[in-house]
Amino acid sequence: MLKDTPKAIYLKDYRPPDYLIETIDLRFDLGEEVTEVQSRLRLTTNYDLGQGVRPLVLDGQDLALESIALEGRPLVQGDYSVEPESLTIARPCPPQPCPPGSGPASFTLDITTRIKPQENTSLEGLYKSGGNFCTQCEAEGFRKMTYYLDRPDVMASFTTTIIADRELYPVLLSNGNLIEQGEWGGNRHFARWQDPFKKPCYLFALVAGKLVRVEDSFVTRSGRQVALHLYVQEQNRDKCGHAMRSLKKAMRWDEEAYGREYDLDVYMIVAVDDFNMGAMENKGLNLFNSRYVLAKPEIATDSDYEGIQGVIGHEYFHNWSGNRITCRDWFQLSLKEGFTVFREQQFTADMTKSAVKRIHDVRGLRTHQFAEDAGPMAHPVRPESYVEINNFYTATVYSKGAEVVRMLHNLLGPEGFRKGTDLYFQRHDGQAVTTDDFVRAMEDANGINLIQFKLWYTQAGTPELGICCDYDAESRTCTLTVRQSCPPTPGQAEKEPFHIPLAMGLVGRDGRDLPLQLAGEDAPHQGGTRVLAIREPEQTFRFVNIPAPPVPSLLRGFSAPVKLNIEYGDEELSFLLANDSDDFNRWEAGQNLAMKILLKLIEDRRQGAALSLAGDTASGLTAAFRETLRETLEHPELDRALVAEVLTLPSEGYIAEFMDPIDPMIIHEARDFLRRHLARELKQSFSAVYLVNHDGVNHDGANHDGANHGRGPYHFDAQSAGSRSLKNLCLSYLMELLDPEALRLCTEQFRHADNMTDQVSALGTLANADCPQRVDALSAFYEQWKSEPLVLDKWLAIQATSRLPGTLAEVKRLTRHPAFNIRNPNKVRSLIGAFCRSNPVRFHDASGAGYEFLADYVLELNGLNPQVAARLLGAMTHWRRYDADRQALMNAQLERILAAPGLSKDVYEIAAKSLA
Ligand code: B3K
Ligand code: ZN
Repeated sequence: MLKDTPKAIYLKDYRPPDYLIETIDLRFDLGEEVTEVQSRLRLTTNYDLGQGVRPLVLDGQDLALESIALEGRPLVQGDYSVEPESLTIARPCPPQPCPPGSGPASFTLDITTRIKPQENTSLEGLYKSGGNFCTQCEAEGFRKMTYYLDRPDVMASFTTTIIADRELYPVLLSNGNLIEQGEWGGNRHFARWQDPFKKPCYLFALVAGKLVRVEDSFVTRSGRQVALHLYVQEQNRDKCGHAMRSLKKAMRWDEEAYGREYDLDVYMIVAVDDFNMGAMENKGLNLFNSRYVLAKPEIATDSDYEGIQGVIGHEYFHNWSGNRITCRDWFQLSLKEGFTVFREQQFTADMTKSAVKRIHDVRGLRTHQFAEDAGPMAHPVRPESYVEINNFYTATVYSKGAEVVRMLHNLLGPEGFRKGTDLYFQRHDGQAVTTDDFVRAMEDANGINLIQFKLWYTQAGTPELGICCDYDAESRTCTLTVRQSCPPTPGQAEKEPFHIPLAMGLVGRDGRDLPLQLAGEDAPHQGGTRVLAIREPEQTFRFVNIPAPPVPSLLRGFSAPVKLNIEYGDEELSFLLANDSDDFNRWEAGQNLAMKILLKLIEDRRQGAALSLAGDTASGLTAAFRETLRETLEHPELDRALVAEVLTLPSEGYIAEFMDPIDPMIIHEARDFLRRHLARELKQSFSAVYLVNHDGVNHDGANHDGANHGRGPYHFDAQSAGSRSLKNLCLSYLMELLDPEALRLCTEQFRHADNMTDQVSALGTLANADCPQRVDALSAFYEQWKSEPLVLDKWLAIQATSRLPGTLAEVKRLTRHPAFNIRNPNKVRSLIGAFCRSNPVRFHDASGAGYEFLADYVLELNGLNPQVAARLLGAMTHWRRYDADRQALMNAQLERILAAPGLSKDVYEIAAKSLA
């Protein structure tokens, strides 16, 4: 906790470490009261000793130092000094002066510290969860166990001995291979693990507990036999199948897509209930939030299944993009995170063969990252400074970082990109490197210059592309004029032009892509899509041999993380929605069509008019939806997950990006109004599509068109998940009408569902409706699932995101319910996080009660778990985008937080930057 105003750390101050650590021999003696950590370090100097000995400054936090010895000789006071966050030995080596140019000196340091993991509520370092010991070291948790050079460019060989009570902690795990185990004496036993790969300490992990092991194996393409071990609590043994299958798919995929094989004899995953984020890629011993491991149809939704496959893939892919090649410093975080997110996106897309993954990712990017880029926390993909590194595990570093890697893929093509990654892995294996090194590998493998491209790593803000398309009938040419700009962000007033890959096509009258030949080219480009390289503030592209005015399809597949400004008429958008060969852009056209209507409703409302869709304001959208629904009935082979996305209106959060100042109430009213309008107009179609895709309620076996629409027992695959998602979307539209028929369908589905996707969709819809069935359903659900913590998270989140006016009071009541526990991050995210981040209309209630509620919890969590507290506070960082009254209310809460005593660095940084 803070005494003085915390200081920022700057990238420009990076210096290589003065000391390296060759080996670390750790011994954890785990106790109920106190845990003793013994560490023997073999250090070497990393500077010219001839210029004098430099002090050794080790990182450490909240540690009780028991003893310290240099070369076996105990140090006494005066030999070293201890500060709150460090331990300094002024002259660690060697005793006598060295001549200039002397080689490195080595020495051994023994340190014993004592810690109390059972009191560690920050869930960083060594802590207890569900009675078991576990660790989380990234970014800087290792220093909460022992004094060390806690920075990723210090890579050491780890040997770890764990000693613990045999009965309470039968399973003892750490990274690498088990080299010894046995009795320690008394009721204690031990295990010794050795990791053959050098690693930074943020990849260290330890687990001790009562866990069962679910086993499988994998043979790598070079024939290496790998044991796969999943550790869970006994009651979860039957929920591991999907995670295990996902792991094997990920291992195979990385071999095929990137030529990367696994490198140890065992790959272990441990599921932990109390975890600050999704999972952690510790070498050979991943720790996972149990929500990203445990699944079976009754308790997990399709989106949980997808999440598990994605996170298992992500952590597995880190073994190469993160562990074998790691970051030189934390400013390079996107080197591993951006690249690994991109790899996971490719993996998931390959598994589902659908544009839906791209749509989800872009939706997330636009709602969270674009907002971040436009707010007080805006920072480049490679930040220049931070106060608390945990605050930089952001949408920018992760999602925009992945877009930057994707743009390299778009610019270089799949083969050029693969040449680049091959070179990167080969050149830097075993090293701690920078994003510049990554780009250099791409340049060298492809013989190109990416100097302008690298601005994506250093300039914050979302670029905007303004595009005009002019057709000239006489010359049969179509000219695209592209202008780029980027708004200022904190500390960056002016921006240089970016290097942007713009994937595009021209769609002809018949709905097909036209051949794309630029003036001056001999022949048309192969294929209907080409990637234009945008590098200037303004550029024109003249396409020849265009027989009639085409409709341009721009930024296909969302080829760059930019905002596109182009004027489309409703007919053009409907045309693209019906015809574009690029699924992403078909969806995009539908979203734009809906957005035009929503923005008109919002504007009318803001002017004081009543909401109205008189005339043909919504006729184009209604017709397009009707046609889409009809097609799914006629063509069951269509990608129904994609259809569901097409029929989903832009979220309130995304709409807010287009309103200034934001009025969450008007946005909510307008969106609901349009949903009700569509439900009324398309009731028959929604109903028909619902019934044909429904399994569970209607088991009469009637199979209207002979196709399998997902009937039968639950199975997680892209087709049947798509069917469920479309069906449940239709149900939610029907429920907007709140008529007896819709209520009947919904309650029936709730009662008879044989899988969580259907049950929770029906419950969510009921919880959003002011109807008597709501309370019964919520309490029945609780009774049914009160012994499944992950299902209760859903129960909490559904209530927290209800649009009904009494929601805040409900949420407050639920904070006192036994299902809630402020020390468990999943519970905090499900109840408080969901209310503040995913329920804009209730959170931003004009009374300011939502803001006060958030601030109360930020302050309470500040003392318990600063990372979680700082994340929550993110819900208020955009306060300047709202009207004056809401601004004043949020400002008051931010001031209150900033003035509170004992603020953590985490919360301080977010509050201070928000108010700056
Ligand atoms: N690397 C971890 C995140 C660690 C967050 C520390 N505050 C999970 C991941 O991105 O794979
Ligand atoms: Zn990651």
